[in-house]
Amino acid sequence: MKTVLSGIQPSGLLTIGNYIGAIKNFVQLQNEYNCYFMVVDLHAITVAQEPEALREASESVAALYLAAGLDPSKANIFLQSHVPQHAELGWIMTTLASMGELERMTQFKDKSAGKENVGAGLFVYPALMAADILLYNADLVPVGDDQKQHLELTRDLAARFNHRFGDYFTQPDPFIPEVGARIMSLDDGTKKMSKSNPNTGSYIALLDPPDVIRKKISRATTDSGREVQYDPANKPEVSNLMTIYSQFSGMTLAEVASKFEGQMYGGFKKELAEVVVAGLEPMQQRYHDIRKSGEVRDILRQGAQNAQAKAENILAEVKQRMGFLPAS
Ligand code: AQP
Repeated sequence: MKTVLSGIQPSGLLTIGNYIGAIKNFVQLQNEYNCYFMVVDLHAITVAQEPEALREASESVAALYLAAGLDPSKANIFLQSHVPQHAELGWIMTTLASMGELERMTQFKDKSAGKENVGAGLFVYPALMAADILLYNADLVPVGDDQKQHLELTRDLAARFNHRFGDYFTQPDPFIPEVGARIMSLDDGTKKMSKSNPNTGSYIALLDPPDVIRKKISRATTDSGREVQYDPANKPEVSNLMTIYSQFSGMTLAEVASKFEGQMYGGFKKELAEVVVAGLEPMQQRYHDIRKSGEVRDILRQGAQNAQAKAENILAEVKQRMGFLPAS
């Protein structure tokens, strides 16, 4: 059975971008593959995090995985920091990566742009991501469009290791959804929706109450036109809203276009808000029940134990091939 691995950073409130681009696909993949779904807390600290907020976000992301339909009897759900082999293989991958490769990463350029004190962790983040994937010899990595470049680097690092130390790592393939791979910001159709955007009106959080969702959608930027048409190049904002509608309603983009043909933006936005509210409501209810039950910590503990069993073997083989002297 093929292995799937992915993760989300506990760096804020998860958005519908994280849901559509990632979690929704995780839920489907767990039925067909041997899955590892992490909360990547070691990645979250590549930008400053408050300790209490990190603890809360880590548990919250894990609870949202469960609320969205991830099942611990089908998939391993765990925190990255609970499996120390991630950090160790991360260091090894850092030594295999070149400065030039890391400098080309567009996410680093975006996240560091205009900032003075950019941490070295943000720079070497893709090497840790490569380690996350290779530590389980994953075949498939479900990610949004923004992570494609990091995955290409992972493939390069796997090939480099295999060339120097003998064939060992699987070349992982990205699993990128055809629709919804890049949900855009509500205030700017050219920027992706991000949970760490300081403007909370730019995203819909999975835990936003219905009135907040309605308000955010009614204020979402559109254009000076009138037609609800799917045309990402010329009408990025409206096209993005149509993609969200399609994802929450289960309708194709063509069906969405024909449903709203001839209608004004205002009416479309009202219906969109109701579809999103109705789609998130059951997930929010399950989320609150799960948090109340206190089951998250036990699930994470078990998931980490399973993950560690696999990670230990792979790391031991990597170290042996590289020439590290065994401890015993
Ligand atoms: N806007 C998006 N559309 C589609 N997919 C998205 N993903 C993120 N934003 C969108 C996918 O969600 C997964 C988790 O991402 P992450 O938390 O590891 O980091 P990220 O890609 O940097 O996500 P954010 O929300 O933008 O986080 P911050 O603001 O902390 O950087 C990935 O599979 C990603 O592709």
